[in-house]
Amino acid sequence: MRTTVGIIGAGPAGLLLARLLHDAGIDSVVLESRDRAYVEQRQRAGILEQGTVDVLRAAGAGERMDREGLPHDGIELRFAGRRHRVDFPALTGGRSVTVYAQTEVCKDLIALQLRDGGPLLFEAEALAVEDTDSPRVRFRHEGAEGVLECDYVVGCDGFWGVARKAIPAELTQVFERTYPFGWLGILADVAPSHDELVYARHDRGFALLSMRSPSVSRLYLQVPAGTEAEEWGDEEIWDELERRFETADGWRLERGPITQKSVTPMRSYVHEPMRHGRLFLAGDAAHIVPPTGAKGLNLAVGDVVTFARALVHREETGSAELLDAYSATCLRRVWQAERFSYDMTTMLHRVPGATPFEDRLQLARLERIAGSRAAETDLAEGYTGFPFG
Ligand code: FAS
Ligand code: PHB
Repeated sequence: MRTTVGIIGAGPAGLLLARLLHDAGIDSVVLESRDRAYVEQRQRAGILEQGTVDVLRAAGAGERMDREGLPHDGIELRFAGRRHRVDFPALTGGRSVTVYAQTEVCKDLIALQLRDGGPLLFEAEALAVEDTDSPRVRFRHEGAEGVLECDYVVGCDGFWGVARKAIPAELTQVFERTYPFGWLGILADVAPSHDELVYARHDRGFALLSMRSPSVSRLYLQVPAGTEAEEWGDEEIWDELERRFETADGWRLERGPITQKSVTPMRSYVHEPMRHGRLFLAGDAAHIVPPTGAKGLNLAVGDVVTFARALVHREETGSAELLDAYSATCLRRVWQAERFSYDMTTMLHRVPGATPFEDRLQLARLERIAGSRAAETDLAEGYTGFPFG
């Protein structure tokens, strides 16, 4: 096969990129190793920054998001029995976020792509990217091997993908931090017990109350790294969530049937550079943030917006300046998101064996945010998102 842009991976990065290129009249082919059902049910992110919402709308993928998404103007921080609300629009000149699950974003983009986009091949596993100067992607589909020749290849194949491996190790720098804890996440058929997200710092560990709809809650518990979801019984999970969200004003956590349980490991990871010849990396293929800052999906969107703009600029002006600046442009935003996500994670999670001094420092950081408009604004700007490009 031959195309202009070969895209490996049909997660939010790959699917949105195919859409942006389609709207710019640029051909692309998407290779996805899993089947459609798997991609559409894989529970991941739930928070869209305003920038992401605007890009999805402009790409014609906003109709259901606008109908079913939940705009949120703030979050609540909970610590030492205290509750503090962070008012995003008041602190950021009007910015907010939208609760709309990654599964739904992928469903909307897949439907659009299959309706009028370029080829989107499911169960087509990319085996390797060969020759990053005139890219060839070797892949396996329906039991046969094939080759996709393209002018550019964009690796949107996530943390475990193959694209990144095509960049010679001697030209690569990897920055990584792993955490001694993970998140036990549940989906539950019960109305959310609060109308905004609640981030709780507790001596027993972190907890997050999020949602998927007015009748489906999404909640997370900090658990030791390596924990298996089966180790936790349903009632045990609700008991522990109740302890960690406890307040002095009698707030109650509503319980309901748990329909899904999984554990997400915690990692901060950046691969530099994000471009080698005509191979470009986007999203989790190049960087991972712990989900405490709700940045993962939004960073992936920022990368593909930057690539699409750069390629359109190349096509229209003949100048490769924006393509040449792709890695540096993305990494500026990536490192801000890494910093924000690291700060949120270290402020809200209790490290096993933490000293009373460290506990006090965490509480002091939270007190500072609750007591200082400057500190609160920094959090609100970070949470609502760093500008694209
Ligand atoms: P993705 O990983 O979403 O997509 C990559 C795609 O490439 C996949 O469909 C994969 O099947 C495909 N692929 C891989 N190798 C391939 C190959 N060789 N050939 C063809 N296709 C291949 N973020 C939050 O903000 N909140 C959360 O709660 C949250 N939870 C998360 C939970 C988990 C378990 C993970 C891993 C991430 C979570 N994230 C969360 C971050 C998440 O949202 C990611 O940032 C987002 O999925 C990144 O999107 P992509 O870069 O498109 O990568
Ligand atoms: C989610 O709804 O899945 C979610 C929300 C906020 C986060 C992480 C996950 O920080």
